[in-house]
Amino acid sequence: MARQFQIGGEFLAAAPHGNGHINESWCVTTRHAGRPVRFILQRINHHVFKHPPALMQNIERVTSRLAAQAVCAPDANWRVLTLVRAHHGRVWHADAEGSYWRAYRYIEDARSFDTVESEQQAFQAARAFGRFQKLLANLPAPRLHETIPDFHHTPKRFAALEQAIAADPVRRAILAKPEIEFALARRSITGVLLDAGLPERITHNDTKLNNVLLDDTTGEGICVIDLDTVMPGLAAYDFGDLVRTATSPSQEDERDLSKVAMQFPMFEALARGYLSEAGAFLTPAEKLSLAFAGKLITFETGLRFLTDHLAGDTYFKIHREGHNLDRCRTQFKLVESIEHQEEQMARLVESIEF
Ligand code: ADP
Ligand code: GN1
Ligand code: MG
Repeated sequence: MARQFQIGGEFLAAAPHGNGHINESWCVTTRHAGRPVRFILQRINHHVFKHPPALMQNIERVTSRLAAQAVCAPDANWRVLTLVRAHHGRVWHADAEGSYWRAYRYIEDARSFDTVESEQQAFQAARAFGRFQKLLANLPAPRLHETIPDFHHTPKRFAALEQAIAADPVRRAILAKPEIEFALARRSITGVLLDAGLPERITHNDTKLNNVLLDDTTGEGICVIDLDTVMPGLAAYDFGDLVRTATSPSQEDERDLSKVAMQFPMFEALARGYLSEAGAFLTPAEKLSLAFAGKLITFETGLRFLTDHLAGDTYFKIHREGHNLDRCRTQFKLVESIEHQEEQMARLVESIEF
Protein backbone atom coordinates (compact mmCIF):
# COMPACT_ATOMS: atom_id res chain seq x y z
CA MET A 1 0.00 0.00 0.00
CA ALA A 2 2.84 2.38 0.79
CA ARG A 3 3.89 2.19 -2.86
CA GLN A 4 0.54 3.67 -3.93
CA PHE A 5 1.67 6.99 -2.41
CA GLN A 6 4.33 9.47 -3.52
CA ILE A 7 6.66 8.59 -0.71
CA GLY A 8 9.62 7.69 -2.93
CA GLY A 9 12.84 6.10 -1.78
CA GLU A 10 13.46 2.46 -1.01
CA PHE A 11 10.90 0.70 1.19
CA LEU A 12 12.53 -0.50 4.41
CA ALA A 13 9.78 -1.45 6.88
CA ALA A 14 6.23 -0.94 8.11
CA ALA A 15 4.91 -1.63 11.59
CA PRO A 16 1.55 -1.10 13.34
CA HIS A 17 1.46 2.22 15.18
CA GLY A 18 -0.72 3.93 17.82
CA ASN A 19 -3.59 2.95 20.09
CA GLY A 20 -6.67 4.30 18.32
CA HIS A 21 -10.05 2.61 18.61
CA ILE A 22 -11.25 3.21 15.04
CA ASN A 23 -8.69 3.40 12.22
CA GLU A 24 -5.56 1.35 11.63
CA SER A 25 -2.16 3.02 11.40
CA TRP A 26 1.30 1.90 10.35
CA CYS A 27 4.63 3.64 10.51
CA VAL A 28 6.40 3.20 7.19
CA THR A 29 10.13 3.73 6.82
CA THR A 30 11.84 4.32 3.49
CA ARG A 31 15.41 5.26 2.60
CA HIS A 32 15.98 8.57 0.81
CA ALA A 33 19.53 9.51 -0.16
CA GLY A 34 20.88 7.04 2.39
CA ARG A 35 18.72 8.31 5.25
CA PRO A 36 15.57 6.82 6.79
CA VAL A 37 12.38 8.81 6.28
CA ARG A 38 9.13 7.94 8.04
CA PHE A 39 5.46 8.20 7.09
CA ILE A 40 2.17 7.35 8.76
CA LEU A 41 -0.05 5.17 6.59
CA GLN A 42 -3.69 4.79 7.66
CA ARG A 43 -6.68 2.72 6.64
CA ILE A 44 -9.85 4.71 7.28
CA ASN A 45 -12.63 2.75 8.97
CA HIS A 46 -15.41 3.22 6.42
CA HIS A 47 -18.01 1.56 8.65
CA VAL A 48 -17.57 4.52 10.99
CA PHE A 49 -16.74 7.20 8.40
CA LYS A 50 -19.23 6.51 5.61
CA HIS A 51 -17.84 8.97 3.01
CA PRO A 52 -14.04 8.89 3.11
CA PRO A 53 -13.55 11.19 0.07
CA ALA A 54 -15.63 13.92 1.78
CA LEU A 55 -13.68 13.38 5.00
CA MET A 56 -10.40 13.69 3.09
CA GLN A 57 -11.63 16.88 1.46
CA ASN A 58 -12.19 18.31 4.96
CA ILE A 59 -8.68 17.30 6.01
CA GLU A 60 -7.16 18.76 2.87
CA ARG A 61 -8.91 22.10 3.45
CA VAL A 62 -8.03 22.18 7.14
CA THR A 63 -4.37 21.25 6.75
CA SER A 64 -3.94 23.74 3.87
CA ARG A 65 -5.47 26.49 5.98
CA LEU A 66 -3.24 25.68 8.95
CA ALA A 67 -0.15 25.48 6.74
CA ALA A 68 -0.93 28.87 5.19
CA GLN A 69 -1.12 30.39 8.67
CA ALA A 70 2.12 28.70 9.70
CA VAL A 71 3.82 30.55 6.82
CA CYS A 72 2.58 33.82 8.36
CA ALA A 73 4.05 32.85 11.74
CA PRO A 74 7.55 31.67 10.80
CA ASP A 75 8.84 31.91 14.37
CA ALA A 76 6.13 29.65 15.80
CA ASN A 77 7.21 26.12 16.72
CA TRP A 78 3.93 24.47 15.85
CA ARG A 79 3.72 22.15 12.91
CA VAL A 80 0.99 20.98 10.59
CA LEU A 81 0.10 17.51 9.34
CA THR A 82 1.12 17.12 5.70
CA LEU A 83 -0.77 14.71 3.47
CA VAL A 84 1.19 12.72 0.90
CA ARG A 85 -0.62 12.31 -2.40
CA ALA A 86 -1.22 8.99 -4.11
CA HIS A 87 0.33 8.54 -7.57
CA HIS A 88 -2.97 9.39 -9.24
CA GLY A 89 -2.86 12.81 -7.51
CA ARG A 90 -5.61 12.44 -4.92
CA VAL A 91 -4.91 12.51 -1.18
CA TRP A 92 -6.40 9.04 -0.73
CA HIS A 93 -6.22 5.67 -2.38
CA ALA A 94 -9.08 3.16 -2.55
CA ASP A 95 -8.04 -0.50 -2.62
CA ALA A 96 -9.78 -3.44 -4.34
CA GLU A 97 -11.72 -4.26 -1.17
CA GLY A 98 -13.25 -0.79 -0.94
CA SER A 99 -11.01 0.44 1.88
CA TYR A 100 -9.65 3.99 1.76
CA TRP A 101 -6.06 4.78 2.66
CA ARG A 102 -4.04 7.94 3.26
CA ALA A 103 -0.47 8.86 4.19
CA TYR A 104 1.06 11.69 6.21
CA ARG A 105 4.64 12.76 6.63
CA TYR A 106 5.83 11.63 10.06
CA ILE A 107 6.30 14.44 12.59
CA GLU A 108 9.68 13.65 14.16
CA ASP A 109 11.00 14.51 17.63
CA ALA A 110 7.56 14.62 19.19
CA ARG A 111 5.13 12.11 20.67
CA SER A 112 1.66 11.66 22.08
CA PHE A 113 0.72 10.40 25.58
CA ASP A 114 -2.15 8.12 26.58
CA THR A 115 -2.20 9.39 30.16
CA VAL A 116 -1.26 12.75 31.58
CA GLU A 117 1.98 12.92 33.54
CA SER A 118 2.26 16.59 34.49
CA GLU A 119 0.38 19.87 34.60
CA GLN A 120 2.77 21.15 31.98
CA GLN A 121 1.57 18.45 29.55
CA ALA A 122 -2.07 19.28 30.27
CA PHE A 123 -1.39 22.98 29.67
CA GLN A 124 0.47 22.34 26.43
CA ALA A 125 -2.10 19.92 25.03
CA ALA A 126 -4.98 22.30 25.77
CA ARG A 127 -3.09 25.24 24.35
CA ALA A 128 -2.49 23.35 21.09
CA PHE A 129 -6.19 22.49 20.73
CA GLY A 130 -7.18 26.07 21.59
CA ARG A 131 -4.81 27.36 18.92
CA PHE A 132 -6.18 24.80 16.46
CA GLN A 133 -9.71 26.17 16.96
CA LYS A 134 -8.45 29.75 16.76
CA LEU A 135 -6.58 29.22 13.49
CA LEU A 136 -9.66 27.62 11.91
CA ALA A 137 -12.17 30.14 13.23
CA ASN A 138 -12.40 31.98 9.90
CA LEU A 139 -12.09 29.13 7.44
CA PRO A 140 -13.74 30.39 4.23
CA ALA A 141 -17.03 28.77 3.12
CA PRO A 142 -18.34 26.21 2.37
CA ARG A 143 -19.13 24.59 5.70
CA LEU A 144 -17.08 21.46 6.39
CA HIS A 145 -18.75 18.08 5.83
CA GLU A 146 -20.16 16.41 8.92
CA THR A 147 -18.08 13.24 8.80
CA ILE A 148 -20.26 11.64 11.49
CA PRO A 149 -23.62 13.41 11.82
CA ASP A 150 -24.72 14.21 15.39
CA PHE A 151 -21.36 13.04 16.72
CA HIS A 152 -21.70 14.94 20.00
CA HIS A 153 -25.51 15.03 20.11
CA THR A 154 -25.69 13.64 23.64
CA PRO A 155 -29.51 13.17 23.69
CA LYS A 156 -29.22 10.97 20.57
CA ARG A 157 -26.38 9.02 22.21
CA PHE A 158 -28.68 8.57 25.20
CA ALA A 159 -31.52 7.35 22.94
CA ALA A 160 -29.12 4.87 21.31
CA LEU A 161 -28.33 3.48 24.75
CA GLU A 162 -32.03 3.10 25.55
CA GLN A 163 -32.50 1.20 22.29
CA ALA A 164 -29.56 -1.08 23.08
CA ILE A 165 -30.98 -1.78 26.54
CA ALA A 166 -34.37 -2.65 25.05
CA ALA A 167 -32.94 -4.86 22.28
CA ASP A 168 -30.21 -6.43 24.46
CA PRO A 169 -29.02 -8.57 21.50
CA VAL A 170 -26.22 -10.38 23.36
CA ARG A 171 -27.96 -10.54 26.76
CA ARG A 172 -25.51 -8.31 28.61
CA ALA A 173 -27.97 -5.84 30.16
CA ILE A 174 -28.42 -7.90 33.32
CA LEU A 175 -24.72 -7.74 34.21
CA ALA A 176 -24.48 -4.04 33.39
CA LYS A 177 -27.36 -3.03 35.66
CA PRO A 178 -25.39 -0.59 37.88
CA GLU A 179 -23.95 1.20 34.84
CA ILE A 180 -27.36 1.33 33.15
CA GLU A 181 -28.89 2.84 36.27
CA PHE A 182 -26.08 5.37 36.55
CA ALA A 183 -26.72 6.46 32.97
CA LEU A 184 -30.51 6.60 33.18
CA ALA A 185 -30.35 8.76 36.32
CA ARG A 186 -28.54 11.49 34.40
CA ARG A 187 -30.81 11.99 31.38
CA SER A 188 -31.47 15.59 32.42
CA ILE A 189 -27.94 16.74 31.66
CA THR A 190 -27.84 15.46 28.07
CA GLY A 191 -29.36 18.52 26.37
CA VAL A 192 -27.66 21.26 28.37
CA LEU A 193 -24.99 22.31 25.82
CA LEU A 194 -27.29 21.96 22.79
CA ASP A 195 -29.92 24.10 24.48
CA ALA A 196 -27.49 26.86 25.52
CA GLY A 197 -27.58 28.70 22.18
CA LEU A 198 -23.80 28.51 21.72
CA PRO A 199 -22.23 29.47 18.37
CA GLU A 200 -21.10 26.88 15.86
CA ARG A 201 -17.32 26.66 15.44
CA ILE A 202 -14.92 24.42 13.60
CA THR A 203 -13.90 21.92 16.22
CA HIS A 204 -11.74 18.83 16.37
CA ASN A 205 -14.25 16.70 18.28
CA ASP A 206 -11.78 13.98 19.31
CA THR A 207 -9.35 15.94 21.46
CA LYS A 208 -8.13 13.09 23.55
CA LEU A 209 -4.71 13.65 24.96
CA ASN A 210 -3.11 11.17 22.55
CA ASN A 211 -4.31 13.23 19.58
CA VAL A 212 -1.73 15.97 20.09
CA LEU A 213 2.03 15.64 19.69
CA LEU A 214 4.28 17.21 22.33
CA ASP A 215 7.85 18.19 21.47
CA ASP A 216 10.39 15.70 22.88
CA THR A 217 12.75 18.45 24.04
CA THR A 218 10.59 21.39 25.06
CA GLY A 219 7.30 19.59 25.86
CA GLU A 220 5.45 22.16 23.77
CA GLY A 221 2.20 21.05 22.09
CA ILE A 222 3.33 21.30 18.49
CA CYS A 223 0.83 19.43 16.34
CA VAL A 224 -2.81 18.38 16.55
CA ILE A 225 -3.42 15.06 14.78
CA ASP A 226 -6.29 12.64 14.05
CA LEU A 227 -8.38 15.05 12.00
CA ASP A 228 -11.19 12.70 10.87
CA THR A 229 -13.81 14.35 13.08
CA VAL A 230 -12.88 17.97 12.39
CA MET A 231 -16.25 19.51 11.53
CA PRO A 232 -18.78 22.04 12.79
CA GLY A 233 -19.30 21.73 16.55
CA LEU A 234 -19.20 23.56 19.86
CA ALA A 235 -15.92 24.81 21.31
CA ALA A 236 -16.89 23.16 24.59
CA TYR A 237 -16.78 19.66 23.06
CA ASP A 238 -13.03 19.95 22.57
CA PHE A 239 -12.36 21.30 26.02
CA GLY A 240 -14.66 18.64 27.47
CA ASP A 241 -12.80 15.75 25.86
CA LEU A 242 -9.54 17.13 27.23
CA VAL A 243 -11.02 17.09 30.73
CA ARG A 244 -12.07 13.49 30.09
CA THR A 245 -8.63 12.34 28.98
CA ALA A 246 -6.13 14.62 30.70
CA THR A 247 -7.25 15.08 34.29
CA SER A 248 -7.23 11.51 35.61
CA PRO A 249 -3.89 9.71 36.00
CA SER A 250 -5.51 6.42 34.94
CA GLN A 251 -5.86 4.65 31.59
CA GLU A 252 -9.23 4.80 29.86
CA ASP A 253 -9.68 1.06 30.50
CA GLU A 254 -8.27 0.93 34.05
CA ARG A 255 -9.99 -1.80 36.08
CA ASP A 256 -8.96 -0.45 39.49
CA LEU A 257 -11.49 2.37 39.77
CA SER A 258 -9.84 3.74 42.90
CA LYS A 259 -7.21 5.17 40.51
CA VAL A 260 -9.75 7.20 38.53
CA ALA A 261 -10.21 10.82 39.65
CA MET A 262 -10.47 14.34 38.29
CA GLN A 263 -7.31 16.05 39.58
CA PHE A 264 -8.02 19.73 40.06
CA PRO A 265 -4.49 20.98 39.26
CA MET A 266 -4.70 19.23 35.86
CA PHE A 267 -8.07 20.88 35.23
CA GLU A 268 -6.62 24.26 36.06
CA ALA A 269 -3.70 23.65 33.67
CA LEU A 270 -6.14 22.66 30.90
CA ALA A 271 -8.29 25.74 31.44
CA ARG A 272 -5.29 28.09 31.45
CA GLY A 273 -3.72 26.43 28.40
CA TYR A 274 -6.92 26.35 26.38
CA LEU A 275 -7.95 29.91 27.24
CA SER A 276 -4.47 31.26 26.47
CA GLU A 277 -5.38 30.69 22.80
CA ALA A 278 -9.15 30.24 22.58
CA GLY A 279 -9.73 33.26 24.82
CA ALA A 280 -9.12 35.33 21.68
CA PHE A 281 -12.45 34.34 20.13
CA LEU A 282 -14.72 32.74 22.76
CA THR A 283 -17.92 34.51 23.83
CA PRO A 284 -18.68 34.82 27.56
CA ALA A 285 -21.37 32.13 27.19
CA GLU A 286 -18.89 29.74 25.61
CA LYS A 287 -16.43 30.36 28.40
CA LEU A 288 -19.15 29.59 30.95
CA SER A 289 -19.90 26.29 29.19
CA LEU A 290 -16.39 24.91 29.60
CA ALA A 291 -16.53 23.60 33.16
CA PHE A 292 -19.74 21.67 32.50
CA ALA A 293 -18.47 20.29 29.18
CA GLY A 294 -15.96 17.98 30.91
CA LYS A 295 -18.74 16.22 32.74
CA LEU A 296 -20.97 16.00 29.69
CA ILE A 297 -18.39 14.64 27.26
CA THR A 298 -17.14 12.13 29.84
CA PHE A 299 -20.73 11.02 30.44
CA GLU A 300 -21.40 10.84 26.69
CA THR A 301 -18.31 8.72 26.07
CA GLY A 302 -19.38 6.41 28.90
CA LEU A 303 -22.82 6.11 27.24
CA ARG A 304 -21.14 5.20 23.96
CA PHE A 305 -18.94 2.51 25.52
CA LEU A 306 -21.92 1.07 27.39
CA THR A 307 -24.06 1.07 24.24
CA ASP A 308 -21.32 -0.71 22.30
CA HIS A 309 -20.89 -3.27 25.08
CA LEU A 310 -24.63 -4.02 25.01
CA ALA A 311 -24.63 -4.14 21.19
CA GLY A 312 -21.86 -6.77 21.15
CA ASP A 313 -18.78 -4.58 20.54
CA THR A 314 -19.45 -3.52 16.97
CA TYR A 315 -17.92 0.00 17.03
CA PHE A 316 -14.83 0.39 19.23
CA LYS A 317 -11.94 -2.07 18.80
CA ILE A 318 -11.70 -4.28 21.87
CA HIS A 319 -8.73 -6.29 23.13
CA ARG A 320 -10.39 -8.34 25.85
CA GLU A 321 -13.80 -9.61 27.02
CA GLY A 322 -15.79 -6.83 28.66
CA HIS A 323 -13.37 -4.16 27.43
CA ASN A 324 -16.08 -1.63 26.58
CA LEU A 325 -17.77 -2.17 29.95
CA ASP A 326 -14.44 -1.50 31.68
CA ARG A 327 -14.08 1.68 29.63
CA CYS A 328 -17.62 2.72 30.54
CA ARG A 329 -16.89 2.22 34.23
CA THR A 330 -13.87 4.54 34.20
CA GLN A 331 -15.92 7.21 32.45
CA PHE A 332 -18.74 7.02 34.97
CA LYS A 333 -16.29 7.02 37.88
CA LEU A 334 -14.76 10.18 36.42
CA VAL A 335 -18.22 11.75 36.04
CA GLU A 336 -18.79 11.13 39.75
CA SER A 337 -15.46 12.67 40.61
CA ILE A 338 -16.31 15.74 38.50
CA GLU A 339 -19.73 15.99 40.17
CA HIS A 340 -17.97 16.44 43.51
CA GLN A 341 -15.85 19.32 42.17
CA GLU A 342 -18.18 20.99 39.70
CA GLU A 343 -18.68 24.26 41.52
CA GLN A 344 -14.99 24.73 42.18
CA MET A 345 -14.28 24.02 38.48
CA ALA A 346 -16.82 26.62 37.35
CA ARG A 347 -15.41 29.23 39.73
CA LEU A 348 -11.90 28.62 38.47
CA VAL A 349 -12.85 29.05 34.80
CA GLU A 350 -14.73 32.22 35.64
CA SER A 351 -11.71 33.66 37.45
CA ILE A 352 -9.31 33.24 34.50
CA GLU A 353 -8.77 36.54 32.67
CA PHE A 354 -8.21 36.50 28.92
P1 ADP B 1 -6.22 6.76 15.48
O1 ADP B 1 -7.47 7.13 14.73
O2 ADP B 1 -5.90 5.34 15.39
O3 ADP B 1 -6.23 7.31 16.87
P2 ADP B 1 -4.12 8.72 14.86
O4 ADP B 1 -4.18 9.56 13.62
O5 ADP B 1 -4.40 9.39 16.15
O6 ADP B 1 -5.04 7.44 14.65
O7 ADP B 1 -2.66 8.08 14.91
C1 ADP B 1 -2.30 7.07 15.86
C2 ADP B 1 -1.00 7.47 16.55
O8 ADP B 1 0.04 7.57 15.57
C3 ADP B 1 -1.03 8.80 17.25
O9 ADP B 1 -1.41 8.71 18.60
C4 ADP B 1 0.41 9.31 17.12
O10 ADP B 1 1.19 8.87 18.19
C5 ADP B 1 0.89 8.67 15.83
N1 ADP B 1 0.85 9.58 14.68
C6 ADP B 1 -0.20 9.81 13.86
N2 ADP B 1 0.13 10.65 12.88
C7 ADP B 1 1.41 10.99 13.07
C8 ADP B 1 2.36 11.80 12.35
N3 ADP B 1 2.03 12.46 11.23
N4 ADP B 1 3.60 11.90 12.84
C9 ADP B 1 3.96 11.24 13.96
N5 ADP B 1 3.14 10.43 14.65
C10 ADP B 1 1.89 10.30 14.23
C1 GN1 C 1 -12.38 7.03 19.37
O1 GN1 C 1 -10.18 7.15 17.01
P1 GN1 C 1 -9.87 7.44 18.46
O2 GN1 C 1 -9.39 6.25 19.19
O3 GN1 C 1 -9.00 8.66 18.58
C2 GN1 C 1 -13.66 7.78 19.03
C3 GN1 C 1 -13.82 8.98 19.97
C4 GN1 C 1 -13.84 8.51 21.41
C5 GN1 C 1 -12.57 7.73 21.68
C6 GN1 C 1 -12.59 7.14 23.06
C7 GN1 C 1 -14.51 8.48 15.46
O4 GN1 C 1 -11.27 7.88 19.12
O5 GN1 C 1 -15.02 9.65 19.69
O6 GN1 C 1 -13.93 9.60 22.29
O7 GN1 C 1 -12.40 6.65 20.74
N1 GN1 C 1 -13.62 8.21 17.65
C8 GN1 C 1 -14.67 8.04 16.86
O8 GN1 C 1 -11.32 6.74 23.42
O9 GN1 C 1 -15.73 7.54 17.24
MG1 MG D 1 -5.90 9.11 17.62
